[in-house]
Amino acid sequence: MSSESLFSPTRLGAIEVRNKIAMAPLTRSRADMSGVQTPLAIDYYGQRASAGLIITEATNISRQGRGYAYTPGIYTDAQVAAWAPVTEAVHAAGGRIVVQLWHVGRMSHISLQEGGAAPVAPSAIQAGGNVFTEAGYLPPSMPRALATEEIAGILEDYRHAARLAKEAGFDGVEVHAANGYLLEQFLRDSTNHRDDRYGGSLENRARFPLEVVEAVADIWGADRVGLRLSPLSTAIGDTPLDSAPMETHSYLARRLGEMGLAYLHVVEGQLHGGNGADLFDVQALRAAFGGAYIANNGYDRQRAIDATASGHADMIAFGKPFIGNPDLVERFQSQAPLYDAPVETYFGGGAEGYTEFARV
Ligand code: 8OZ
Repeated sequence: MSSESLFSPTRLGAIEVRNKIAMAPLTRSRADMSGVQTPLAIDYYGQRASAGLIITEATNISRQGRGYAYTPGIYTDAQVAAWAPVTEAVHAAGGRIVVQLWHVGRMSHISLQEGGAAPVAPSAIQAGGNVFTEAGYLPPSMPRALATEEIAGILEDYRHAARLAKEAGFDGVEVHAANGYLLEQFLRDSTNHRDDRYGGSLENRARFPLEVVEAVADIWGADRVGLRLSPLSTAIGDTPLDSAPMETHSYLARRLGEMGLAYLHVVEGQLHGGNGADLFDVQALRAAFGGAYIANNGYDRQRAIDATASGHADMIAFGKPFIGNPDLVERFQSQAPLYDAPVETYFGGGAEGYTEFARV
């Protein structure tokens, strides 16, 4: 199929993008412990501005929402001041950038919380896996179930973060509702055992994610808000699947479509490139949504060309390939080989493997 589809412009709601290659959100853990990016982030994102759309690394909406050391936030003035030159650098290079709004819910550790508090979740069910703390990788702490009355406060934190994202000059926001974090914890019946209006029925389990989207769409307009889902992923926190992934996620997608969201971004299959697409009909999910669809998970140049040319997706998000190849779009255009950055440089550290590469 012709490669032209991948390199031509499209539109996600009100966001116009110059090609169909998105940079997927990538946690790089180089901010300080106040969630403030260092100036290295200006170069890092600026170098990757030829992507049609950059989705930032997951960014904490509040101190309570943090589950990993050295991840950035968007809830203090100092954090906004550090993000502003990042969005300027991307815009100066003709790119577009949205910030991914993140609350980890139960995927946190008491050492990362204010006053050593327990992380919060829909239900007091401990996650598996590990989170990254100042003392290294540790199992997530036992969470505390949120009281119904506390939920309005978290919605206010999302609203506040969305406002600050505007101040920082982003083109929009992506709501992180994937990978085992707070919104997905509400959505899946495996992690939500509540009996109030935020638990039980499908409508109730989707209520909190939908209220979050409403809150940020109030600030931005729905046509500058996207949302990321990973219906089949159990990778983070050993989060069990929902008992009816297709029905649950299609309901959410339909409601998001009715709200006029800019895009739906889907991790297809199991996280980190696994498959599972046979368990799930992504095209039916996309049809339920009805708007722009960004596909992600282990695509390469040819599969991206095929997927955009055939109409499988409106845009393809690439994660790992953007780590070692800031000029991924140009490399795809010229069919140049890709560089695999060393895995040890993915999380934490400085310029090496981030903005500078010891290519051999
Ligand atoms: C890798 C390491 C830490 C966090 C996600 C935000 O998977 C993450 C994440 C990925 O969405």
